[in-house]
Amino acid sequence: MDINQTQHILEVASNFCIEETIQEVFEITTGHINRTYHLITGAKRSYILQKVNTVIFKDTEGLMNNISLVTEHLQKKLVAAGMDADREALQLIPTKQGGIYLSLGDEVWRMYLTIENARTYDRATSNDMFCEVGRAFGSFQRELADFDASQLCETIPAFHDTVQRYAYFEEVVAKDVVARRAEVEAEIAFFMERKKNAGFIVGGIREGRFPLRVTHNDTKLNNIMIDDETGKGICILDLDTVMPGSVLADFGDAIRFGASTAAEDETDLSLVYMDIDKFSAFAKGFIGGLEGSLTENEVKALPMGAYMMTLECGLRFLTDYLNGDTYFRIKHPTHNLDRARNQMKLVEDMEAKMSQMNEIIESYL
Ligand code: GN1
Ligand code: MG
Repeated sequence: MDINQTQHILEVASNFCIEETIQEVFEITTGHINRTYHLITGAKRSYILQKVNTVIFKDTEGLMNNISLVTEHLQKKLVAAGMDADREALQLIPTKQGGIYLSLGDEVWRMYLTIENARTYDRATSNDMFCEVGRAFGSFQRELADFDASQLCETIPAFHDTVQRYAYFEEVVAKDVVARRAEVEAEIAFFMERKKNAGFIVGGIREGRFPLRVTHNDTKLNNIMIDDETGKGICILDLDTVMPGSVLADFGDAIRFGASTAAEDETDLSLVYMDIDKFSAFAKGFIGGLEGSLTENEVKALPMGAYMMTLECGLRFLTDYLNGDTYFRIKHPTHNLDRARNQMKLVEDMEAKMSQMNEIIESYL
């Protein structure tokens, strides 16, 4: 980070209610959407400052209101259970004006207390760790079961509506605004061959097969803090997409990312497949964390949830490539195409392992 950037961050931070002096600023570059900075102070507490991507999150007031309501709900429950509410739920730091976020020109910023002695991982280092992550995402979902969903705004409309994602993809292919279509005809064909599955989750919700719940919708492994000492998944991060949705999306997105044997942008596709033991470990933790609150239809559909979320994410990466990379942050020109191909490889591997996944889930029923 250059000096001007650091100075801007310090200026922004000075608008929030913190007493400590900031000594160092680091950018955390794992997310694809917002900009995140770690503010180190000389004291015990440190802070996370985030610049919200307002192109993607258009209703920032609604977004921040969701986060404030959800974190308060979780904190109340933790306090009632005698747990450490500072470490086990995100805590927004108010601005000096008493707001839950800061508007500065066209920029929107928010601040959280850092959870100390815990970290995020891009890869699960063991099946036990991934089982624990499953338990934490499952119990997050359970904690929100009594949250009044009508209070939440839809921060990104139709976020996991794969049917609408396909409709948009086809529009983008037809427009071909940056003339990349000819280069990716094979990839386009791959997704079009699988379009018949698009309604699996949304259609299931509409027809009453799957209940609508308050879900996280972005359950990447690196969206959970793991305690350094106990190895427990203690706090769920990135609450931007907490909205009414299906549990299949939460299960599925976690498998898509965390059960893959390679990073999401690995280009050596011979390294990319779905680790069935990781799948099994996560499913065990997740179902356990939900303590019997899933319906039989939902449990049986978990493998398809993993498949659908991988297909959808690959489709989104390819859409963005065809659109000239306006959504996901990229680090090089073919980054989104690399990500799309990587997800395609995972989709194929899940197709090959569908009956194995189903057998595992049957054994947990
Ligand atoms: C984005 O912000 P991040 O990196 O946690 C995206 C997810 C995708 C993910 C793919 C709001 O998540 O939906 O699955 O990238 N978030 C949004 O890595 O679109
Ligand atoms: Mg996110």
